[in-house]
Parts: sequence; C-alpha cells; structure tokens
Amino acid sequence: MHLWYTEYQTDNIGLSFKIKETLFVGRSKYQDIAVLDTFEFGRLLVLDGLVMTTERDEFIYHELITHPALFTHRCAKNVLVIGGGDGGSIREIIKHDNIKEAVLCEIDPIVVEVSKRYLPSLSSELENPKVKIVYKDGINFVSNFRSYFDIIIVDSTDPIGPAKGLFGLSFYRDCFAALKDEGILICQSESPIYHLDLIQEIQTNLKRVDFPIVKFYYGIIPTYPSGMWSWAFASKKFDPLRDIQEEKIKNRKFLTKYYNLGIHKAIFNLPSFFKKGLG
Ligand code: AG3
Repeated sequence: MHLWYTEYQTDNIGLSFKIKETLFVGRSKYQDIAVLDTFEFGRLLVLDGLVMTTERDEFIYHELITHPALFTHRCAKNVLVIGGGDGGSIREIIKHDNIKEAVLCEIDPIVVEVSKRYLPSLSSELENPKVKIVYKDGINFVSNFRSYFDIIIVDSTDPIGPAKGLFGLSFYRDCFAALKDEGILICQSESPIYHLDLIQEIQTNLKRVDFPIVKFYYGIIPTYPSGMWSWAFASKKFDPLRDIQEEKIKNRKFLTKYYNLGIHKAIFNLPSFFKKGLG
C-alpha cells in the first residue's frame, strides 16, 4: 500500500507525492502543519495543505528570494525576514559577511520548532548569533521601525488567512518607512501563470507607496503551483540590472546551486506574457 499526498493547487489541478513516511502532523494556533517524507522531493513542509518548501527544490526559492537583493544593495547590514520560519531564507542571508543582524519575524513558533527538528538543512543558521527570532505578526512588527532595515524579505505563504495583509497597501507603506534610504523590499508574489492579477495588484500597491523602482523577477520551482514563481523587487535607490555588482557576484566566497551572474541578469528579463500582464 502506498500513501499519497496531493496539494490542490487550483480547483482543477493537483500535485501528488508518494509518501515514504509521515514525520509530523499537528495543529498550531494558526494552522495545520505537516512534515512528510516523499520519494521524489525529500521532506516537505506543508501548511494548511499547501507545500511551503521541499528539501529537493528549496534552494531555488531561497536563493532567489535573497541573493538578487543582497547583491544589488551596496552593503546590507540589517535584514528582516517576515515569515520564513523554516529558516531557508536566513540560511542564505547569513552567507553574506556584511550582514550584522538578520531578524526573523515568524508568527508561528511551531513552524520554527518543527523545522529545527525535521528540516535541519533549512534551519541550520537559526541558532547563529547574528539571527534574532521574534514570534510576532509581521504586519504589526514592521510598523514599529523607521529607517532601520537595509532589506526586508517577505517570505510568506499564499495570500489567504493571516498572510493576506502581507500583500496589502498599508503593509507595504510600513515596509517603506522601516527601510533606510537605500532599502530594498522583496516579496514572494506567486505564480505568473495563475496569479497575474494578484501580481498586477502588488505592482500597483508598491508603486503607490512611492518605491521609485518596482520590478518583478521569476524562477522555476517544480513543487509550487504551475512550476513558475515570481518575486517583487521594490527599491528606493538601487536597480537590480543597472546597479548589478558583477565582480561581487563572480568573486563571492560561498556556494549557490541556482543563483549566479547570468541568472541574476536573466530573471529580470521577463517572458513576454508576464511583461504584458504588468502593463
Ligand atoms: N513561501 C511561498 C510558498 C507558497 C507556495 N504556495 C503553494 N504551495 N500553494 C514559502 C516559504 C518557504 N520559506
């Protein structure tokens, strides 16, 4: 007998994994949480029935949500991650020596606990002394800061339930205020295949908040809906293509499995349907 888990990505399509072992199933104050070991993608973190990350393809998502901003900013010292309790984004940020403090603001302590226990390759840097974890709602948390962070990364789940506000105008306004004059905001922005209308709305909101540079970029994440994923890059000063630091990327002292100079340039050059969708 084989157990299978299916994420229904839309009403009409699902992605199914054959399960080796169910490692954890539980319910926190905020959501259903599961860790499943699969034959094809290793361990999966599942929140409310949705695949948040898998051991096999997480590197693509976590490298892309962090390095484009970190290699565009001249010298980021303070970074805030909202969501991302699995630790994958923090692990990538900590690779940059210029980082003095990485704050992880995750609403749900159980996600961090479960990740530390079952996803050690993602959560490996959560105990790093440069990392500070706060268990708060990111929407409230960010509103307490003025010109403090160099980069804010919104590593959220889909815009349903508690994460909905993380896609809204007033949250983006608070992020703008919490960023320094050279600050960059990165938001995961769902699938360009399925959610172009949402992406347009994100673009409109970020522009209304007065970020002079608002761009989108994309990557391939096999286990996310449609396999094609996107991020918003909203910046007060630096442009990810014009201000690209080629030498810094080429001479980086750490390993990346997906991100490199060619990828940095390529991902901001959008496919025609995506460009057209942005207007
Ligand atoms: N954050 C984006 C996950 C969205 C996936 N959506 C879905 N499967 N329907 C992932 C957090 C990883 N740090």
